[in-house]
Amino acid sequence: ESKSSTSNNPNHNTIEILQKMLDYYTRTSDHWRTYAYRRAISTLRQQSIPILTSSQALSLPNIGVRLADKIQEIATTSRLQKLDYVTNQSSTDPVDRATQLFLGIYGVGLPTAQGWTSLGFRTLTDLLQNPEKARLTPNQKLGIERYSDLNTRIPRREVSALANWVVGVGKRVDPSVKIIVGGSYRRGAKSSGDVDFIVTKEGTREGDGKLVMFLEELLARLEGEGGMGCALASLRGNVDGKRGTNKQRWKGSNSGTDGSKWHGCLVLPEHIANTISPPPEQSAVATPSDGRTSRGYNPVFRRVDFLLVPSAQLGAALLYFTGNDIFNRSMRLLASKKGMRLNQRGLYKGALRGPGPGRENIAEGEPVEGRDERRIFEVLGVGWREPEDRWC
Ligand code: DCP
Ligand code: MG
Ligand code: MN
Repeated sequence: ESKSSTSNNPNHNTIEILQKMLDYYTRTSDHWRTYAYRRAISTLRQQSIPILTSSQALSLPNIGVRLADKIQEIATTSRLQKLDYVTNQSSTDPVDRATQLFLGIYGVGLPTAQGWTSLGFRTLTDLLQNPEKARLTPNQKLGIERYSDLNTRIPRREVSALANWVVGVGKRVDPSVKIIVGGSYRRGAKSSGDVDFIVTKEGTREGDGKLVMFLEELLARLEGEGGMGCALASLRGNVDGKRGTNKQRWKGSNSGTDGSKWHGCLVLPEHIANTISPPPEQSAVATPSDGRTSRGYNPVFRRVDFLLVPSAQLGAALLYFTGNDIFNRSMRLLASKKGMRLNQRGLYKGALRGPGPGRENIAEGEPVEGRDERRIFEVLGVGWREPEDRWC
């Protein structure tokens, strides 16, 4: 049983508020604070008693003075003033506020956001009305039009429904293909930022194109089944702000295995969406202006990733794609301490590293294990960690 993801965690409220601060620092690319918050949250998740005072917090690993004070503030007031300050549009500087707004657009980083504010744009409408001047990419346009969808975390039961749908359609395309949900869902999260699908099939090899063909067919069918004929508005492998065409859709932002990763959006078909929960607004009078159907179905765009994995690499891919990223970093560090190298394709030994600043690998080394996730832990000499216990 994991303490990490349940709502009856004694520090649930504190974690939730710190998580919002973390989201803010992630959006503003404040790497140092992002790291500090992640470590503190991870520590809190492992506590079995409520942490109420700053001295109590300070005695725990990876929590410094300032974070300890914040924990006490949350425990005593159920709020964090700093969070109110940064999120409730409390900045009175319109440029600051616009920058924050633009950073919330999916795939937009600080340079782009600042570029727009320096051109005088302040609202999402400003951008949509000046697509040329703002040099909006198709993905940015989608990110603006679906701003709130793509900034809303997906409840676990909806991830399950989405996964069942995708797995079911996948079975009809090719029953021998396996689709596994990784990411935060596999770690047991109550909500996820996106849905991470790992797609594999026995006997597939890197670059043989079989899984690419499968995914093309799968996406076409999902698109056909989805709500309102706009089921799939894909970001076409294009999360880094590069201009994209359909031709580029297989070039994932992750270099290495070309064409192994696909980023996109999916919309649940109406009849499945209706089974998840009684949608609150739908009984109300629907406004057909914003793309709802006459019956009031309001399609929600959800982020999904597909990772195509040759069968010999499944274990390493599961490990990588389950995360979280801090846990991955510690596993890679462990591998390198043992003279090995771990990446999403496998565990290697005897890897040769170049002398340059990035110390890129000259040779990948000899593969030790890739297929079996448990074996990778074994070879690294560490005990197996259930996905639910990989929050750091
Ligand atoms: N990953 C990583 N390093 C990165 C990005 C991702 O190691 N820079 C790995 C670990 C993540 C996994 O890929 O757990 C999936 O990436 P996501 O961004 O989808 O993150 P999660 O699924 O963990 O969280 P979320 O609920 O926000 O999607
Ligand atoms: Mg994810
Ligand atoms: Mn993802």
